[in-house]
Amino acid sequence: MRLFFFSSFFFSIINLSAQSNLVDQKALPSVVNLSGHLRSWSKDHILFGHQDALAYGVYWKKHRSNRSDVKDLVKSHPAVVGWEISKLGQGPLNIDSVDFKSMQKWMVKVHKQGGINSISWHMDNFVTGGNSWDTAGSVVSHILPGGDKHADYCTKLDRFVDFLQGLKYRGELIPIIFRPFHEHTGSWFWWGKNLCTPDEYKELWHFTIEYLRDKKETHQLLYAYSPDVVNDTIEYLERYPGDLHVDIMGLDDYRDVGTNADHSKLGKRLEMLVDLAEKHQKIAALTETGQERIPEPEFWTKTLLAQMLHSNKSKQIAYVMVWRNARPSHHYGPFKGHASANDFQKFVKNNAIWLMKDLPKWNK
Ligand code: BMA
Repeated sequence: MRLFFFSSFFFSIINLSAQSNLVDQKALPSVVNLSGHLRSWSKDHILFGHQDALAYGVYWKKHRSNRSDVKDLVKSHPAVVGWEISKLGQGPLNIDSVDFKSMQKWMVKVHKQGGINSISWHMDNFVTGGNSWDTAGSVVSHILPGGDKHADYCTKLDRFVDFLQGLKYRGELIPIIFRPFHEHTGSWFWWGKNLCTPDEYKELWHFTIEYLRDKKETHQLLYAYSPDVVNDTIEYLERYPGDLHVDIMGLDDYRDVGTNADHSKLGKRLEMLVDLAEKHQKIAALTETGQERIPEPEFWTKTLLAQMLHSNKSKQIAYVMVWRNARPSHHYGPFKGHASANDFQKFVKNNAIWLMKDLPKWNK
């Protein structure tokens, strides 16, 4: 009894301290749990992730039978599955023709099988009605509080809250990594570097989190910040919304793994990222990467793994996620029959790499 009292007392202290480190002090226990596990697993393991994994593969579309290109090849789904909610609230389908209802089912399926879901958002341009690559119209200034499109932005967030409410397993909301306004150190999206000031970007981030967390009482999210390739920590932090508003310090890096690139730069950049995350007491992750069509047959071991395992620092990223397997001319993940398939099998045999089947049960 006494032992029970003390152990549950210490457990609550550990849980409390894990929680106090999160953006959301009212985060659901499953969110606290996920964050704690990501932290501890990252010491020795890197979770492999793939965008849209269950929704389609290079040579198949919308399957109901729990399929993914990665699973076809190595008998397990990726540990992390990314999802894209562009066009949410505008119709049944997202930008890549994935229907939101099925997406919700797949997300619950991922959770149920012990995997982790992440959401990105290529949000349309609120001023022109174009897509997120339409950089006209100083959009950020229009959607901030006081702007003429602010109400539209809030309505958009309301649709997101509705979507999240539909993500339940055994009656409980499931935890999600939310990665909004990514690659903002480049200028290809309307929230990018040349399209708003650092203060505007930070204000947008703060408003978004506070609206979801405080106004809508959404407590299901871990928040990931994911700039594109930056040269140093000053650039990384220029638009950083601050420790109170970020749980995961990410990096989107396609550049360093490009076929003509100096791959060794990835290892160094990951060292910088892990160092930074340690200082800020955050989780580090390679939130997006990949080589389009994977022309290097040994990409997985010789490029990606070699760089992630470059040093004791770089290997402490919690996960790596490659982009979607849309079609033969646009894919970043492996699949059966691809020239890099054997190498991917070697990649996942490395003890450092974890797929969904390798994750200890964390989501009970
Ligand atoms: C991009 C491309 C597009 C896609 C978008 C959102 O990187 O893959 O084809 O529409 O992401 O998923």
